Amino acid sequence: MGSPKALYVFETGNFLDPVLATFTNAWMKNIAKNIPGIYELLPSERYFRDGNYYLERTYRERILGGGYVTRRESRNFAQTEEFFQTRQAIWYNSPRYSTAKTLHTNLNSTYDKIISGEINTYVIVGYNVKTLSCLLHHPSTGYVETLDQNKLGDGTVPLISSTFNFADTDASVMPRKPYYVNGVSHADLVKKSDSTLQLVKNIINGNENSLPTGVSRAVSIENKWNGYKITAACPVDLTIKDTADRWVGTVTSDSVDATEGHEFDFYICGENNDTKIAFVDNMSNIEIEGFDTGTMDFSIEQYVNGSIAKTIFYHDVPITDKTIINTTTEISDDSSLQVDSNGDGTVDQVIKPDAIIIAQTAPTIIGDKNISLKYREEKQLKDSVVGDGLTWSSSNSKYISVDTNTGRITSQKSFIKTGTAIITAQNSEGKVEFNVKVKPNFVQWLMIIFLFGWIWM
Ligand SMILES: [Ca+2]
Repeated sequence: MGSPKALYVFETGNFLDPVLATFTNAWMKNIAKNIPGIYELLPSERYFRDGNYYLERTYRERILGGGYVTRRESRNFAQTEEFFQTRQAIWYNSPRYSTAKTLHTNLNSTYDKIISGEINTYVIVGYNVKTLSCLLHHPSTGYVETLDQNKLGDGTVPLISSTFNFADTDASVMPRKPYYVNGVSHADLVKKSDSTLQLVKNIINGNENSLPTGVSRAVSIENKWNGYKITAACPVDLTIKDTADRWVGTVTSDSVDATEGHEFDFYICGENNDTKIAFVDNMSNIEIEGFDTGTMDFSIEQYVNGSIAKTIFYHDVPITDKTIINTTTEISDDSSLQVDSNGDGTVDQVIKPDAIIIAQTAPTIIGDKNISLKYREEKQLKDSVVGDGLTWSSSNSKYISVDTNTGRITSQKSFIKTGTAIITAQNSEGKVEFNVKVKPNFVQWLMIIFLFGWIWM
């Protein structure tokens, strides 16, 4: 159903590796727009089924207290096609694209036959190799950057594409037979993988259930990227060090340099190559070095399971050609930029972030949402909810009060009748509600009768 990398190739001219793009992109881009095969690899309409997409539009939103946050919005098939047309001057070749689209349409009936079991199919796919699954389009500057190097594919084709988007279906009942080869890239799957060759022999010999090492019949599709995306906009160069302060890579305006053996990805993009982006998998130290006078926007986004959990943002940091700034990827209230303005080795200024944004997900209840309390009983509801930044409230605090921050509820009133209240836990993304009932227990009933019995006598 296609590979987002095809779009990346058109945009950057880079077939191989992001690090090499800078050396080859200009001439490769010119050739790529005339190669039919790349248009055929663009994700087809079918790729967009079940909420998949491969292009997100970004826009900046000013936030309270200064600074901006970059928001993202996924593009559907029609919007993605519209985007292609805006690339007319760069690569989009409409006759080539229509031919590819016709091919995609004709393949649909084949896909249907495969999925329905009409064609007996063995699907052998590589997985657990960093695979580009999404690109970000910044309409304000026009550039497109890569994102979401999750490990769901073979380095070229994401799992949802190579498995006809049925990766999460129970393998044992599927008409087609998927085989997942661990850690093998797109080209190596056929060329170099002993596991693949052995598997093919097994299938041919009728031993399709005999799985060579590294091959499985099902994989989790939940393996999303965890790490940090570091973005620095001019006029600075960016050097990433590991936590032991060892150099692992540098991105400058015109080159990308990285040591071997590190999985970190570096990119340059934007007008005049003025934005540097680095993806790192674990905690790292960052050195930022000025090469001109101006200001820098700097951000670190922490990804957890493929989504942005925290963003830290420094806006308009003054830079000279002597400025050296150190920071870490860690995002907390204590985070800062250590600025040595004149490069003499002594820190002159400590800059606090303009904004730290913690993403919130809608709260969910674990366990029972219906709760019974006795008179004057307390209960902690915090542990019954998953979610950050919760505020608690009670619909009837006369009967059941709640601590707005901790979620501890207490039944308040002596009463004979049963009392109820709805306790709500809320954050910016949503809310959950508990139905709480207060009922005196038997002993408490006796006490009520004993103490207040005279009323009825
Ligand atoms: Ca200094």
